[in-house]
Amino acid sequence: MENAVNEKRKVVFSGIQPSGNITLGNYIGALRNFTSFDDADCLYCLADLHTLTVRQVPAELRKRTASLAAIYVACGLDPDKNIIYCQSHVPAHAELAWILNCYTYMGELSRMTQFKDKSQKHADNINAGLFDYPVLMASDILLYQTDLVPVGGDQKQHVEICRDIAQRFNGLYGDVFTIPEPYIPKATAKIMSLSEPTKKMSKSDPEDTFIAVLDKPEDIRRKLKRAVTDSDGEIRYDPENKPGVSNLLTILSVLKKESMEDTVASLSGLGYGALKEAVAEAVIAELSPIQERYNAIIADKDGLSAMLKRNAERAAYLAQKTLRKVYKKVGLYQV
Ligand code: AQP
Repeated sequence: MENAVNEKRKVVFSGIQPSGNITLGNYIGALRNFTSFDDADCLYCLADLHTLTVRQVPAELRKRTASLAAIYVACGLDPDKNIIYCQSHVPAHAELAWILNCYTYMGELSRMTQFKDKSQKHADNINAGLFDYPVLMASDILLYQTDLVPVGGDQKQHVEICRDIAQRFNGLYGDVFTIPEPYIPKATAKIMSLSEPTKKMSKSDPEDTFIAVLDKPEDIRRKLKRAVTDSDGEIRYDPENKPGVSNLLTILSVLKKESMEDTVASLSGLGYGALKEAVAEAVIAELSPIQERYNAIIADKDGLSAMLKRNAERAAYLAQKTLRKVYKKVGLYQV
């Protein structure tokens, strides 16, 4: 890995918060794309520090962090080829965040839509960490001289502010950071809630609004049967006027690796019941092998911890190189 970085292979970085049950939206929008970068050096963190921006039950957070690590591996990320680690195990993330805070403006942070949305959702706990979330995310990305950041559409604005911060910093001190690009395939950018299809599917929303990667087949069928559609009865892709049906069609076409036209054509003359059944079959077929691998991985707690420890050391080595450079550039006294 270290040599590979010197040879300027592309670096890919992303992360997911262990803030709830990982959803089909997280899978389709992000996780599934994590395995698309054979020729790059990839780092995927469990963004546990970000998760603290919303109040958590500590024991559950610990459990969900291990579970998310097992999901990463079960989804096909080889932990010897990809660096899979916990954000909190690499102190450089928090250290760089402090420095970058001093190069980020209150005005630009207040424009972040996630901050506005989450402030509404958690009106009793609008903490400084929630406001500062994008700076920690910028640090995650910039520490590794990242070229590409595979995320869902909701995170685009955060990658953009990361680029702004990096450009500002480079403008002052020279080429310290690589300027990252977001990697957001259009078709999968935003999977919608099953109960309110004009809203994004989110893992911290109530259970019945999303399908979880670890849901049992009967739960997947039940949730999809209850998914909100519309009353005109026509299967047509039209996100503006038919958000529920269009969301189901998106899930189906992505999982079946078909074009939208072919997916719609395959359902011609059928009703919403058949559409929901087809989506359920496709989701179950996609998730069953992942769940099988997951069960084996999560059963080996010691193996999982050893993998996270080993990979945190690999990440820390790389992160430290950037952090040392940053400290020197900004004038912190080195011994
Ligand atoms: N509905 C979605 N469609 C497509 N992509 C999505 N992502 C999340 N929801 C969808 C992508 O999944 C990754 C997970 O990011 P995160 O855990 O850091 O937080 P998030 O974006 O805030 O995701 P959630 O599920 O909505 O979590 P909570 O409820 O905790 O806020 C990102 O790449 C995201 O774009």
